[in-house]
Amino acid sequence: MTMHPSERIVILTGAGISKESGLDTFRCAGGLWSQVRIEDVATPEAFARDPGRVQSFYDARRRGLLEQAVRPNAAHEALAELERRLPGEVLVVTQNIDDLHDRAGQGNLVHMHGELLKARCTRCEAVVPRRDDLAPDPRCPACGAQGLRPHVVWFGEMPLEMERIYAALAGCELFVSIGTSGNVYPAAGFVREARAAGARTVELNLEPSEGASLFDEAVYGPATRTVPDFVARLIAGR
Ligand code: BV8
Repeated sequence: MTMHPSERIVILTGAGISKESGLDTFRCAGGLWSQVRIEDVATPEAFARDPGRVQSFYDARRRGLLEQAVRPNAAHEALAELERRLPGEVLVVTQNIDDLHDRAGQGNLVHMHGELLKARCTRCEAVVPRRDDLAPDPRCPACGAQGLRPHVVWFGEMPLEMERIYAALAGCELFVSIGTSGNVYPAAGFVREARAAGARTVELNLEPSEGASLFDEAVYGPATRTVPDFVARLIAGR
């Protein structure tokens, strides 16, 4: 595991940072979990029980993500700018499976819940790029089995790169949580790890999250306003 001791700033993002790019959140009014049940589309048991239903749920979201109108917004761009201005000091950990941070140019980025534009083979474990629907042809290009599933972490599955994330939290001086309701673990517990490491903790959200009381500071409002403002202050304060 490569250490990145200089990552002073760890930024966790959730669905709220992509809302103004036109992507649904999960728990806001009309959000994804009000349209379908987690148990039916976002668990390994659901996939074993009815793979077609699960594939279709993610195929629809993948198509939505690839629509022309869906682009990184000012919040994604501000975080990419922060990384350019403070090279080696910023790590973004996203719960989101969209590619908006990637398209904004974020380099030091961990997708802890996987990526919608990748598929993973249940037979040979290969992870491959995927922009087309999986349902009609889940054939793995590496082993040929009809075994591809979304490369997405479902409930009950272990999130990705957890060692890397905990190492960064243990050494950070500033932890910023953006656009997440603080409902889903282990991500919702990262603020506790950062506090234990002595970091300053800041929440930028539309409204107080479940973990709001754990943050030293908070700014509430839409991410396209709060994130660029926060980044500008960080850069000015250098
Ligand atoms: C695991 C991928 C263990 C799929 C997702 C303790 C108690 C009970 C249960 C558990 C527990 N600890 C662990 C669990 C189980 C479970 C869990 O946490 N359940 C919850 C519901 C209680 N956790 C897990 O299963 C995790 N795995 O624990 O494994 C293990 C151990 C050993 C070995 C094996 C396993 C795995 C969790 C990952 C699940 N996959 N996503 C997909 O995307 O379809 S989680 C899903 O929720 C999304 O990834 C999403 O990112 C994530 C969190 O949601 P948010 O991003 O916060 O989105 P939400 O809509 O909730 O909130 C949006 C926020 O944005 C709001 O606050 C809103 O105010 C704000 N907002 C809106 N608009 C704006 C805005 N902010 C700014 N600007 C705006 N414009």
